[in-house]
Amino acid sequence: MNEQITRLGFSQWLADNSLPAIPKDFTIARVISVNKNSYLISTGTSDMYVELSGKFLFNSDSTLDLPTVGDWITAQIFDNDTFGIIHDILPRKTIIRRKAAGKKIDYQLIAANIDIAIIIQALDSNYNPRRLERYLVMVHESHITPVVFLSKKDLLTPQEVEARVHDIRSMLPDLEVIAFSNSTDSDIAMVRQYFQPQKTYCLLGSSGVGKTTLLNNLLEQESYKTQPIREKDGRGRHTTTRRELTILPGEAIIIDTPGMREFGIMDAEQGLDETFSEIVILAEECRYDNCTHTVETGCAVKAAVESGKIAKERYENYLKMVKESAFYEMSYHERKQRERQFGKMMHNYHKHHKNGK
Ligand SMILES: Nc1nc2c(ncn2[C@@H]2O[C@H](COP(=O)(O)OP(=O)(O)OP(=O)(O)O)[C@@H](O)[C@H]2O)c(=O)[nH]1
Ligand SMILES: [Mg+2]
Ligand SMILES: [Zn+2]
Repeated sequence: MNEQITRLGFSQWLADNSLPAIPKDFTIARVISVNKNSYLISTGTSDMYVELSGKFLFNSDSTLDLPTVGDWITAQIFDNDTFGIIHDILPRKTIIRRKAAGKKIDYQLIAANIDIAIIIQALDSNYNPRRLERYLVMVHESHITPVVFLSKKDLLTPQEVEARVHDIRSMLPDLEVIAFSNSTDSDIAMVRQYFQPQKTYCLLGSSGVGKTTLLNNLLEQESYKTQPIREKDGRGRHTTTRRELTILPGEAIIIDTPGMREFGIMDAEQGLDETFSEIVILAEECRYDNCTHTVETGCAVKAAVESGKIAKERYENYLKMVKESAFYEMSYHERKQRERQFGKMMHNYHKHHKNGK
């Protein structure tokens, strides 16, 4: 394992899981950003644009098979590091993906090999615990440690800030929550402490919350474009248009992403359990094992909502996401069932024809 790729975050886990299988003349590199027809990769000593090999393209049949920012790949590099071909993606330790908004089942990869996901929410009108829960489900589902950064602290009184931080902490006691302002140097110094060398962080959150401003602050220079949010509706303009990996002065690796609008979750059972753990624990006390916590008598979850132990909005958000996730699982099973039926049909078809009927 060479020093250059270690600096980019190449870990012992990756070495153990990939190195023996890599041909000698292949170079290991990390995907910095994804363009329409090419990938910007870094070997730790140089960056270059490369393309997928024909075989790679031929063998990939979903977006999940294609490289995304943060991926480790093997490539053949030619012409003094000016051109190369990607041959393979190394095993992903983690992958953040989401379901694109809308009914269609469509994955979008956000980033690969992330150690810690930083969910940024602004303390102004952007603040929304329900949206936070949605991000948490997505991150937990990926087995990535989430942390919450609450930005724009300067726009509220200290009491207001404290109240919102307290709200989140009482709802999600195991979650690390940091309130900060991008315009306060001491806050940036505090936030900087949080980043560890060679670990990979991903910035997630709505447009306009200050992800790129934070990144620029951490880089100690204006490397990336930021923009004020629209006055009228307070929503961002999507200033960042692509995901990109950067190394901080302290050698932490960070991926900035464009703000997400609405997004869905899928197969989110584990992510739901971890985000709503107090509900899952309570559910064991429900009278029926298959309680849906909606209409059943003897439901411990509903009782907790009625007594105010669980906030009504949190409970409702939980049910909403369970329903969403169950919907996709159901349609998956339905798909499988249809495939089986089709298989049976073909089987019968061949049988009939063999018998000359
Ligand atoms: N008052 C205040 N303004 C901030 C803070 N952080 C960022 N801003 C402002 O918010 C606006 C949006 O910041 P960006 O960093 O571009 O937001 P972003 O999250 O990267 O947005 P997208 O790239 O669209 O996803 C800019 O005008 C920033 O100056 C903060 O802590 N306090
Ligand atoms: Mg941005
Ligand atoms: Zn119940």
